[in-house]
Amino acid sequence: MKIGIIGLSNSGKTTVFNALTGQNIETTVYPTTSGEPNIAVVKVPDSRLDRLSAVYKPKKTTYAAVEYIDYIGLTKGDMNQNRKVFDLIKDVDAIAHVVRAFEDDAVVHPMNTVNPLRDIETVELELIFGDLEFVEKRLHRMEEAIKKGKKPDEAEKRLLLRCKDSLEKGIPLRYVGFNEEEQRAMRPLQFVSTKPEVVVLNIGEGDLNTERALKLQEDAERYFLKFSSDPLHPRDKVVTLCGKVEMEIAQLSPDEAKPFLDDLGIEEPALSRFIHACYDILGLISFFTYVGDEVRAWSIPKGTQALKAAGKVHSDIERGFIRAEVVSFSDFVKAGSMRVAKEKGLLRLEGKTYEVKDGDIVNFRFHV
Ligand SMILES: Nc1nc2c(ncn2[C@@H]2O[C@H](COP(=O)(O)OP(=O)(O)O)[C@@H](O)[C@H]2O)c(=O)[nH]1
Ligand SMILES: [Mg+2]
Repeated sequence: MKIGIIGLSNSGKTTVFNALTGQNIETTVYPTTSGEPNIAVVKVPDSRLDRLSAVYKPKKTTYAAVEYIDYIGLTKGDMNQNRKVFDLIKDVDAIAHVVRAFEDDAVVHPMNTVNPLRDIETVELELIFGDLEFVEKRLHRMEEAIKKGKKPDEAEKRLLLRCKDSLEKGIPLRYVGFNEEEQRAMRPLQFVSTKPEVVVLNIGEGDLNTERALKLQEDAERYFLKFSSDPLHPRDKVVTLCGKVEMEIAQLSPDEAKPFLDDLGIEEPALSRFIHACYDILGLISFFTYVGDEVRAWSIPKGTQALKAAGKVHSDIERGFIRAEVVSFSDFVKAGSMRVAKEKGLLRLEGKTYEVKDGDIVNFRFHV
């Protein structure tokens, strides 16, 4: 999974990048407009996998991985600058949109005042303008080709016009209910407002667990609610955190971090809270395998059937699929071991069309 971090300059993107990756990249009080992107791959924390690993004591424990990309800020009305960011993030799975909510006179705000809702709208509009420019260019090229006698791709034209209509109304494309075929057609096109988005409200140290932070979170949620048509498939999620504090915590080992988190009233560090939000908006779940002395977590879309999940592990397993032996994570914990789970009849035999559930521990039976 790949996640692009965007936002205005000095909103705290690099700080949040550090908080999510445990890196220590320099942050500055001046807006950064050049330089190389920061990229890091980190494991997706999962306490269930930790538990499995503690029970099986395998040689190897493999977490799901997520790649974070942090680059320069978006600037209101500067499409040349913004295009550089859009080009970099066009293939990410989701966007982390960092919004400055912390007050600090030493840190310049590119629009002079701290106003999170205005900044959210500014960035959303830049995404929309970027996509609109792209759609118009593409439609223009199509018209040119028609003039030269080429037959237009009517389906693509209809799709582009639909995108244009939504963008002109100020609605990011992630909220347009495209059908599966349309989604497939959209994938190679380089839209950015299609990406599911986690909005990170970067609050000040003093605002943790305050009414003010709570209200801000609600205001931000309400802002996106006006677009959202389908509550079952949310396309956005708002996460409130203090980047500066979380960055410091991310430098510590989990044992060292615990007292700080408790003291600050933070239940779960940013990196795991954030990744859960990403799984939610991407509709992803995890299942686990224990094969060849390796315990491993796999991410799949909700609703994936056993046969497809098997293919994720190995194409041979999909091809030679016989059945899946499945224990839910909670049953496994109740039983304490796979042997007891079996004895208690908690191990189920499932076929190809079984819908794998979040937390399932799966052993695929197959022959090649
Ligand atoms: N007080 C405070 N300062 C922060 C916070 N997050 C970021 N900053 C500061 O804001 C400045 C810009 O942060 P940076 O991550 O470089 O912003 P970027 O331009 O979006 O990458 C740095 O001086 C950070 O230390 C925060 O939560 N509280
Ligand atoms: Mg930065």
